[in-house]
Amino acid sequence: MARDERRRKTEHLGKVRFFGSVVGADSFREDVIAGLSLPEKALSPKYFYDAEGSRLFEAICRLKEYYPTRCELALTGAHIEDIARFAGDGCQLIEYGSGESLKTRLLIRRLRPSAYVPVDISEPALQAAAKRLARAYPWLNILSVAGDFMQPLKLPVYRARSPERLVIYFPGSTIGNLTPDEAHAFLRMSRGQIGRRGAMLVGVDLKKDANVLHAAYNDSKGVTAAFNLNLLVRINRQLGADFDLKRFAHYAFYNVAEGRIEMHLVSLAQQTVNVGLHRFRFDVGESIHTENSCKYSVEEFKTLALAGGFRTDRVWKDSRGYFALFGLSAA
Ligand code: SAH
Ligand code: AVI
Repeated sequence: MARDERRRKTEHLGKVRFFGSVVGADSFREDVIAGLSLPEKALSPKYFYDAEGSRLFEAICRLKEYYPTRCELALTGAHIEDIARFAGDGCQLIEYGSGESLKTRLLIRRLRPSAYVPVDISEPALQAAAKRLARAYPWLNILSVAGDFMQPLKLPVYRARSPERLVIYFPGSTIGNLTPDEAHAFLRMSRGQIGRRGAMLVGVDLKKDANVLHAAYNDSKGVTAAFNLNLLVRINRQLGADFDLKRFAHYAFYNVAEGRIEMHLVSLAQQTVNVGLHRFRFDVGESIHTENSCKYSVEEFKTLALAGGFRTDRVWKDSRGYFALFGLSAA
């Protein structure tokens, strides 16, 4: 972790250790003000995940329309032996954007990693997941890191007798929430972290019928809308802003040219919003762009991975070809 970041061990729980350097209130304020000052207002999706945001995301994963979680769980279960052969038993498993570490359970059971290093920006989600995992797998060394995976994090190392193979797990198509440039930088950083002998497992949502995509991000119960709007609730609470939630609406659509779902919060009125001493004007229909969720073809993702320093060794897909898990090694 960068020297100026506060590093602390927060708690011991059996074989769990917590390390923290979460994004501070100052960065959040600066990023929100910078984002709302852009000609096309935008906020980073990493700010969705406060305690309520993580809870809402977990509810999204259980919706009938949101296929990615079920597809990735199914393909991981179906191909677990082959995935394990690729990853190697007893490796050290690092997971970025681990959330509730749901799919990871399949890997933990089969690989029996020497240590599991979940990294997430949402401290509440991270702590709850680590505690559940510690109960389910008392033998597992968990080094839990609250931090931003886009920053160069110096991760804690589990001191094993011999140098171990590092495997980075990045499921859920969280890589799709990065722009292709950010994904490239992230892959380069990961390649540096795992060295020549390591490997990476990346879950990627594939291009498909736009109607299926549209339904997944416009669910009938309105959970995705609540997830999107919760960003404004968080800004009101943490930054003393006065967003009127009745005057913003969730809007998600598939941008074919860019190959991505875009989520926006659209202003339903001409209005002014205060964030501390800063005032922001909204026209009717003007939006805050809150998330991209990029969809790739297998070939597109292989090209991105190669540019990031990785060779694609394996591609596992679910039965409908909706979702893929890529097994990557140093190119
Ligand atoms: N891996 C889980 C969760 C995916 S949701 C799954 O496959 O279901 C995305 C997760 O990444 C959330 O838990 C969120 O808190 C985390 N996250 C998003 N941006 C992040 C960032 N910049 N740094 C660290 N974690 C981040
Ligand atoms: C975490 N991430 C991959 C989800 C996605 O599908 O892009 C976040 C999400 N946004 C709306 N629904 C789910």
